Parts: sequence; C-alpha cells; structure tokens
Amino acid sequence: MKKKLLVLICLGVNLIVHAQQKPNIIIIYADDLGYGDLSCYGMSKIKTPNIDKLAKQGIRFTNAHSTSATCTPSRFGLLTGKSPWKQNGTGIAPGDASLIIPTDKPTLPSMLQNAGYTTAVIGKWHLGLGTNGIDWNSEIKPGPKEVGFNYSFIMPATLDRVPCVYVENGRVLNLDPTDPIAVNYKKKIGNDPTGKENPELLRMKPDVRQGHNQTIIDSISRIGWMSGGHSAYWKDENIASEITNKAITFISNNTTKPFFLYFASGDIHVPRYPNSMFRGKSGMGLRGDAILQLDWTVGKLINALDSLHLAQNTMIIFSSDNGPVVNDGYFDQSVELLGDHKPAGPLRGGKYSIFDAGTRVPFIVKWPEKVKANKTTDVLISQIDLFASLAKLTGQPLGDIAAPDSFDMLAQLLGKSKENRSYLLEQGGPLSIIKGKWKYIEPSKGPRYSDVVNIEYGNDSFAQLYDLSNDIGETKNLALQYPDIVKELATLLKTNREV
Ligand code: NG6
Ligand code: CA
Repeated sequence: MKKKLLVLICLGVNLIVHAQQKPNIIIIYADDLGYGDLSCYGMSKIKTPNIDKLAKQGIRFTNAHSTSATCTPSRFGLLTGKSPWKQNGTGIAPGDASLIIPTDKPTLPSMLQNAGYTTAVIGKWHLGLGTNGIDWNSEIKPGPKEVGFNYSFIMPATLDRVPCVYVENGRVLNLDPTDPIAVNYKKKIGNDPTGKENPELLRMKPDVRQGHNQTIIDSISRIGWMSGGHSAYWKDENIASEITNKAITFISNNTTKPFFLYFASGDIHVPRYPNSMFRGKSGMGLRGDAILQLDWTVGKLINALDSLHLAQNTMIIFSSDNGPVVNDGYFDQSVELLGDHKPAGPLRGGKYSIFDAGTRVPFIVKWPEKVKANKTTDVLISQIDLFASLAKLTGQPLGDIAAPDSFDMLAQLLGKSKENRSYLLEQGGPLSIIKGKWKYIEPSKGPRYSDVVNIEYGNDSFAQLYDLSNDIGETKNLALQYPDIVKELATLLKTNREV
C-alpha cells in the first residue's frame, strides 16, 4: 500500500515537473539598433557587457534578419508570421493608425496562449490600435489583448509620435478625465506649444527637413499634434526604467506557469533622451548613451530572472527591428560625436535601406537548459521564423491559416543545425532575396540616397546581384556576369511576394 502511494506521488511530481518544462520565452526587441552597435558584434568605442554576456551564454547569429528595414512591418512579420509586403497598410504607422494585425487569425502570442503561456507586451507597439480612429479617453480596442496578449503596457506608436502616453491594458495611464486627449496628424489642435512656434522651449532641436516640430511633450517636439492628457505624459528619461519595472513585475507574477514576454525597448530610436545615469556617459552622444541604457535594461531583466531562479529555463531572444540611423529627426549631437564608430559594422546602407544594413541585425539566443554557450553561427534565419519555431517548441500545430511565411528553424535556434533557410526575402523600398551566397535586389525607381538621414537606400533602376560570401558590403554588382542567377532569383522573389 505504502509502495503504491509512493509510486503515485512520484508520478504526480513527475507530471508537475513535466508540466513546468516549457521554457519561459522573452523576446527583447531593440529599436533601430545596428549590426555593429554592440561590443559583441565588433563595436569598440563603448561596451555593452550585459548583452555581450547573453551572447557568451548562448548563440550569436551573424546572418539573422528582420523582415523589413523599418519598424511597423518588421513587428508585423514577427507577430503574425506573415510577410508584411503581402498586406496593404503595413508601412510605418502614424500614431493614430488602426490596428493592422487581424484579430481572427493566430498570432505568435495567441499561439503561445494556446500552449498554456501567459503573455505580455511591454514597450513600443507601433502596430495601430482600434478600428476606425482611436478614442484615447475610453477603452482602446482592438489592440494587444485582441491579438493574444494577456497583459500590455505600451507606448502606442514611436517615441517621436503623439500621443506620448502609456497605455496599460487598453487605458491611458494617469489620464485625468477632465483633460481629455485629442490627437491629429493633419492639423494643429489645442493650444499646447509646438516646436515650430516655441523653439525656445525645446531641449533638442528638430531637424525640420524631417518634421518633428509639432506638439511639445517633455521639452521635445514630436510628429503630430495632441491636446489634453497632460497628467499622462511620459518623461523620456524614465521610459527605460518604467518599462523595465513593469517587465520585472510581470515576470515576478508569473513564476509558476510559463510566460511569454515581448519586451520592445524604445532604445535607440529618436528622440534619444536616456536617463541621467547614461547621459554623457558614452562619449558618443545621446545615441551611444541610449545604447548604454539598452544594455542596462537587459542586465536588469537578467538579474530579475536570476534572483527568481528562472534563468535556467528561460529562452531569451535578443534582436532589433531594423538597422541603424544616426540623424532620424533631431540634432542630438549623435552625428558630431559618432567618431569612427560604424553602426552598421561592415554592412552597407542602414535603416530604410534594401542593402543588408537595413535588415541584418544582431540576434542572440540564450537558454541555458537547452542551448550550449559560446557559439556563433552564420546560419541564414529570419525573425519571421520565430512563430513556426516556437510553435514547434511548444507543441502547437500551425494549421492552414497561421504564420504562412514562417519556417520552423527550431533546430537552428537551439544550435543543433547549420542548415540555412532555403532563401529569405527582405524589404526596404523594393524587395530583395538572399539564397545561399547570392543576394538579388529587384530594380526600383526610388532615390538611391537620402542626404537627410545620410543613408544609401539601395534603390537602382537596374537589377543588383551581390556575392555575400566575399562581398558582405555589397560593393560589386555582378548582375551582368550572372544573368541566369538573376533570372532564377527574380522569379523566386516574384512568387514569394504574392499572397
Ligand atoms: C519616419 C520618421 C522617423 C521615424 C520613422 C519610424 C520622418 C521624416 N521620419 O517617417 O523619424 O519616426 O518614421 O521609425 O518623419 S521606426 O523605427 O518606427 O520605423
Ligand atoms: Ca525601428
């Protein structure tokens, strides 16, 4: 009898252990962080010890890509597993855009909910909210909750777009109902000062070639006009610590069941106004200071996991939504103080670009339980693959409608396979495709270069073909030498752009 009881208890314990075996999953998504912006990816001017430690304890990918060279489409691809160029309206979203993620199809967070995860998004959203205009003064939906996040604490668009307020679980935080919020992207509303009319109130000058001179929030003028909501304004220098604290609270509240945290840092997007702990500390201007703040954030999250004894079975995936830009709307001294630092490392282009710096980004996976430390891999992988890979990891079927463009790359994420994605598409203005060593960029009419952001877009009216195996900087166009490869890749690209 006693023996039977013991067996039963053992079985029970075993079941519990098994039930807990699914790892926690955290995606830390930086904003505009370039391939060369971390010391573990070759930056020498400042150090990013916490992110470097992640890489040391896990796998550092050197050929991982976001889908797109800007924020909204990359995030759309990450969360839906669908290529953003297959849906209209997935370009950079204004601050009053409607939600662009369909609520009737599986998403990365809803798939993980089905697998038993409690899910949260904390940080930058930039995927639209509501359906036909947003009333910021009542419950804002559909939004994160309707696409599968149990908890949300978000900056609605970008740091440089109004409204500059946090939205927690569909409600503007700290809103005074007697001072309601109105937002307009077409014309000025309300009497709040703007950068255009009151430049003396600003802590950094907007580059008016790029707008950014509308309503002033926290002494910085933004894109778009807003009135009301004064008690709800965020303070730029506190954003990093506020969202980090929210993340730590979420983690602490979910120690007994698996959780998924999509942590979308506002760093290092403009306007850059990191905390006084970091301002002036990099010697590289506010952009460098924001990199230090991002690294601090990662350190805080790791410490929280360590102290809750969760680190061993938590999978952390660190990456960036698109490549680097130095002046993206404000004169914040980042250009003047950049020195010889190369935000894109050896790559050509930057944010907005179809050259590789637009989409080839830092990508690190750490999961002590299953992933061997101290590895580097050049396996070709896309962020869009996280959906199918994490579905595989958590035993979720994808069915016909989920994540149509996501490939299962779990073995690669865990360092167990070196097999490249068979090919991969990227989006700048035009599309490009990488297959093996070859990269083909389709012809396009857009400008080749922007002197405003000082970035080569990579547009050309002729086809471009580069051999990335010995020309990672895309300097020699080989299209005329290899017409058959151009033809093959152009056809493959065409088939993959269609729905
Ligand atoms: C651009 C903004 C830029 C930035 C970007 C979005 C202008 C001229 N430039 O349109 O400042 O906000 O949008 O960046 O308005 S992203 O990382 O969210 O895609
Ligand atoms: Ca971005």
